[in-house]
Amino acid sequence: MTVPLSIICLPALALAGPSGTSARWSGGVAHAVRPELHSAVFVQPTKDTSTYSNIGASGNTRPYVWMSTFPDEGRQSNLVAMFNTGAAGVPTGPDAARIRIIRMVFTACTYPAGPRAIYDPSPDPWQNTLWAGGDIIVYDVWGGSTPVGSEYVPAEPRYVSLGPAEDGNKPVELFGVKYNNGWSAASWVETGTGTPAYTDGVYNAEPIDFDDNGVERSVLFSPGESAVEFVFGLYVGDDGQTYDTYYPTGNFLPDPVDGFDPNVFALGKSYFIPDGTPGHSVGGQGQDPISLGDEIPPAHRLRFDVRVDDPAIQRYLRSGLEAGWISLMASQLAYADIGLNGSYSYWLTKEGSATLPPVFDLDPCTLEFDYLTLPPGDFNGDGLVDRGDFGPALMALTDPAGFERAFGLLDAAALTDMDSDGDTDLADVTAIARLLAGL
Ligand SMILES: [Ca+2]
Ligand SMILES: [Ca+2]
Ligand SMILES: [Ca+2]
Ligand SMILES: [Ca+2]
Repeated sequence: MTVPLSIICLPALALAGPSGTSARWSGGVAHAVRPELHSAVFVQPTKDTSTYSNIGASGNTRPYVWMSTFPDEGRQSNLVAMFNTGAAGVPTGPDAARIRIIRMVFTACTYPAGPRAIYDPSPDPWQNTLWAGGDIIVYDVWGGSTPVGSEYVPAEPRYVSLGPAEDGNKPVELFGVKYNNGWSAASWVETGTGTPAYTDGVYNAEPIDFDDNGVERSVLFSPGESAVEFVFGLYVGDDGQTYDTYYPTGNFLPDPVDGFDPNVFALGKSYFIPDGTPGHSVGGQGQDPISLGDEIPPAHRLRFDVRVDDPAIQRYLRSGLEAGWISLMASQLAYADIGLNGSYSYWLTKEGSATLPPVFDLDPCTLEFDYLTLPPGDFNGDGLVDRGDFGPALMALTDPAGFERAFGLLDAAALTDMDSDGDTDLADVTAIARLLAGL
């Protein structure tokens, strides 16, 4: 049997080094010498926006967005970052189905001014986000910002305290994005009159995770329904005047919906940044890491190491690459009341980054990732075609379900499609059989 070999040299990045060689399928078996590793680096999102429902489309062009929660509003305010990977030269369409992302880092930076949230690098159970007891400010009207009084509401019955060190601080969590009302990252109009955050009672971009079975799930209301009872009606303020507004009664609802602990893509961690790091310094200074319970300083960057070894997250990212866009949403359940009083942070957008004074050399959200493009015949996803692929190739052909369980990070349908024409037919099976015979 004659096996045409086609080995071409490509400018392989990072791991492969300048002498890296890689293989391309040309109808026969291509034995890659080194994995074909590539990197993509974004120093800003292609588009970024806020999901805060009350600001319409103006969130698209604000210099900062805020991440916050208020009883019963869920994750109503989040930072959405969209990266055009297709325009950056990362394969799209069927070529992206053969990609395995092996490392991904997202960063987000607080705005140099504004309120401050408290730092927490670890997850909190959803019950800790419920109302912990205290005064709730009542404003002149619903959505108003003039305080007219306050009502003490005790901790709601399901609230769980974690102790003084962990109460009152929340991690910054990273999620995937589901677009609604027909929008996508590609079609999103990033102008002050463009795509609004919220239309017809639905967020146009909604945070998602994947449950323990890998099924997509909205995490908008992962904190659960608040038991704190609010009503619209007449309220007598501290000044003795009556206001038609929205206020807590001091009672609790009988059967509020429980929340759940989401499977985050990553948690934001404070980290050391050396002085003089381009895009990451203020007046030439980098940053020192902060600790649990510290206020997140202005112009402070958090790093998110995305869990690319989770099969569902890998699948989400791969399908993003197929469409040419990766979208991520950062969310912090930091408390803000309806007048936006509370301890939450402003987070830098690309518009904010572009308009800061020169002393602030601050990139907005960044994204970088390394990925392998798997050559046809690579069935264990290490970027090579060698004897290690014999078992996996046999399994992909004879036991696809077993293959999916054993190699959850890989797309079995894409790998068995040896000629990349969108199907697995006799020609592909023949090619795999020939491969097996040659290994
Ligand atoms: Ca923007
Ligand atoms: Ca905490
Ligand atoms: Ca392999
Ligand atoms: Ca095929």
